[in-house]
This record gives sequence, structure tokens and C-alpha cells, in this order.
Amino acid sequence: MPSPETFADIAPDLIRFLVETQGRTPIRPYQPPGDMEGDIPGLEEDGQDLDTIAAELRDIIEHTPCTNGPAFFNQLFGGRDSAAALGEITASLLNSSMYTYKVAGPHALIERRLIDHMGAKIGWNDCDGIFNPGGSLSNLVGAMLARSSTFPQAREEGMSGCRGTIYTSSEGHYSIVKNASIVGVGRANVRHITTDREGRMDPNALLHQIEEDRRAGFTPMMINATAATTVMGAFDPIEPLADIAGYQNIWLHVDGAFGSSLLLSPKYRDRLTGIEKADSVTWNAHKMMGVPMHCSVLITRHKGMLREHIGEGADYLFQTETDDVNFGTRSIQCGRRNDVLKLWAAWRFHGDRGYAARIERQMDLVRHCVQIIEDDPAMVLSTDPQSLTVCFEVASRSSRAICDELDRRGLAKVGHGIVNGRRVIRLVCINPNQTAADFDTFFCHVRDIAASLPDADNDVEAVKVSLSV
Ligand code: ABU
Repeated sequence: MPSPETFADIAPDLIRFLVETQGRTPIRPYQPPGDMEGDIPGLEEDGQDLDTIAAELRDIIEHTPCTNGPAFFNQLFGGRDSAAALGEITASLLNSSMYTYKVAGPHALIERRLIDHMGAKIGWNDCDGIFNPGGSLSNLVGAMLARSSTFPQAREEGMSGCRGTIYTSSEGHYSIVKNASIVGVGRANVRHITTDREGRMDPNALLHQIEEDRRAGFTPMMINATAATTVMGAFDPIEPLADIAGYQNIWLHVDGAFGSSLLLSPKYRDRLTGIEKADSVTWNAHKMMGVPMHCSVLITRHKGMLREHIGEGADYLFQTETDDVNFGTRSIQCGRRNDVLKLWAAWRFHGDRGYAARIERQMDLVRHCVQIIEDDPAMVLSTDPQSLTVCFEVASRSSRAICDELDRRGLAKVGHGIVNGRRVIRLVCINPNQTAADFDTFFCHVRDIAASLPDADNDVEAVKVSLSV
């Protein structure tokens, strides 16, 4: 076994190498999976020494897409926050597990402090919560609480005879559908409520569907309001949805994985007006708050419900302290990695005010991109952005082909999505390491590539028909 001294010598060198390499070549040349496969060392009967592993890690670093670079616009995360990265590295080396205070020590108290602080931003003075590995699982915990609230017998007896329904907008995240199958509601009983052209759920359509379902013998179980949808970044109108949920006695979950962070900005927090009336909220700090993947929390205003409806006893585990600091008593996981130290470190560094400034700067960059698109007669803005995604297309050019070609030529990573029946480029402006000049460069590349492509249609139905003939 290598001595700890060897590890302590090698680790800083490796970190320095990573940071310098990413600074030198922030955009990695595209390599098809078939080519890369042969470059990854295989697993063998005999092990290697630590220096060999460090050399192989260097090689892997050099081939990894650079998500903090100036040309990464592909996902709802990006950039590197130094304070958060220090917290992440520390947590990894400490190797705690977050089920008990006995094992996690101060980290359990940090988890509670973060939940209290984030809950206060929502408008809750006394709340409960749990960090989960990603927004999909935070949404799952929300759906489990909704099920317990609507069908209290379900935890013990299952969902036999329960005909629950879940409501989300047609732009809602796909985890809502996955989770419907997991909690026993069934995918077929998820109602996709229509939106306006800006991607916001129509409350009248929701009410109409709920009433129709009740007449058909269903029991509405959860309304999911999305606070910043994945493609358009749209905010469902939480206040009217909360009124419907209250009047109809239905659990209201806000999937704010992407958009809850706007609560930190005095300028933009009104996009979430009414969120304090929700029963549960998902909030991903690995998106707008720039904390390394992943860092997601489910917060509920119903204190004690997580423990009551998710907790199980485990004599071998919960041996000291109280449930209050033994977070394993309200998690769907047993072993759970420490996702809180990095967020605590980042929040200590930025403060509430620093985070507000950071988010508002990104919103300014969004306006910069909108201006570029509006000034170019060949480009079409799909919707007026409500958060940190800008959706657009180039007239008569395939959005998919533009994204693929940008990647293949090693110019930028950016994805596409569907907006109002058209395939559009989704440009994500979430990385605080990027500047207006990086976006200017991006649009230059888009224009060059568009000029080299043939005419094409982005109408999703028309493309489907042309492919099927
Ligand atoms: N919540 C998943 C987001 C995936 C994406 O970046 O589009």
C-alpha cells in the first residue's frame, strides 16, 4: 500500500495539472467513443503503483470535456467555484457518511443549517429537508410525501385500490413521470397540462383536468409546479396553482431544481411568488449556485413528515443522538455522500449578496445573447428567456446539425430541445467564468457553421414526416 505521504505528495500535483491543463486547452478536440475506448487502460489481475495511476489520471483529464470552459453551454451547470471545490475535495477525503451524527459530526449540523437557511429563503421558519443525489431524487422524495399525505395507508399496504393522479406541465421534467411509476401511481396517470407559448402551465387547464379526473373516480395526489423548465427556463405561475392545490386539498410540489436559486436575487425572486404556499420544494445548488455535481435538496414545510413516512429503524446504525441530527432517519438512502460541505463553503465565500450578484450577472449575459439574436435577421428567438437558457434557431438550418457540427469541430458544446413544435438550439448561460466575448465567439461559430450547411426544416412534425417517407 502506498504511504499517506505519497498520496499527499501526488494529489496537489494532480490538481495543479488539472487546473493548468484546463486553462491551456479549455476546449477538447472531439474524439468518437470508438477511438477513445482503446485509450482507456483495462482492468488487470495485477495492480499498478500510484505513480502509474497518477499518469493515467492525467491522460484521462486531458481527454475529458471541460465543463468549466468558455465553450461549454450544454447543460444546466458549468464553471468551477473555488470555495465549493475546496469543500468537495475536503468532503471526499474525510469520507463521512451522512446517516448519523456519530459518523458525520459537524457535517450533520451543516446539513441542518443549510436546510434552515434555504427554507427561510422560501419563506418557512420551521422546516425539514434532506440532500439527495440529484433533482430527480429530490422530486421522488416530494412524490413520496405527496403519496403519504393523500394515501396514508400506502406505505404499509401498497397502492392497491388507490387511483392517484399527478399533474405537471407538458414542459415538466421527465423525473416526474419516472417517479410516478416508482411511487405506484403509474406513468399513465400523469397528466401533462398544456402551457402557454412561453412554457408556463395553464391553471384553468389544470383545474379542468382535476375536475374531470375526480368525476372519473381518480384521487388527485400531487400538482408539480416547475420553477424554470429544462428547455425554456419557464416558471409556472405558482400562486394560482397553490390556490387550486389549497382549495382542492392536493399536495403542491415545486420542482425548482433549476430555478429556486432565483430566490437569492431580490431582482428576480418574484418569478417564484407563492412558493411559500407549496408543501415541498426541490432546489439544486449544482445549477445556478455553481456547486460541483451533485448538490440537490428536498425541503418541506411539514416538519416530521420525512421521518414519519420514510424513516426505518436500524438498531445497528442509529445508536446515539436524536433523529434531529441523524439524517439517515429521513433519507431514502442508507450510505449517503456528503453534498453539504461544498455548498456551505461556497455560501460562506459568496454570502447571500454575492450569490444575488452572480445570478444577476448571468441574467445580464442572457440579455446580451437576446440582443445578438434580435440584431441578426438570420436568427430567430424562440421565446423571451425567463431564466438562464436562451432558445433560438437559425432560419432554414437544422438546429441539430449546427449543435453536432459545433461539437465535431471542437468549437462548442451546446444542446437542442423542442419549443412550440420546433427544434431549437438551447444555449445555457449559467457559467460565471464565461464573458460576453465568449458568447460573441459562440454566435460567430454558429453563423460560420450555418453558412456551410444545406437548407433544412426545424418543424418537428415536418421532419418526422420527411424521415418516414
Ligand atoms: N435536470 C436535468 C437537466 C439536464 C440538462 O442539463 O438539460
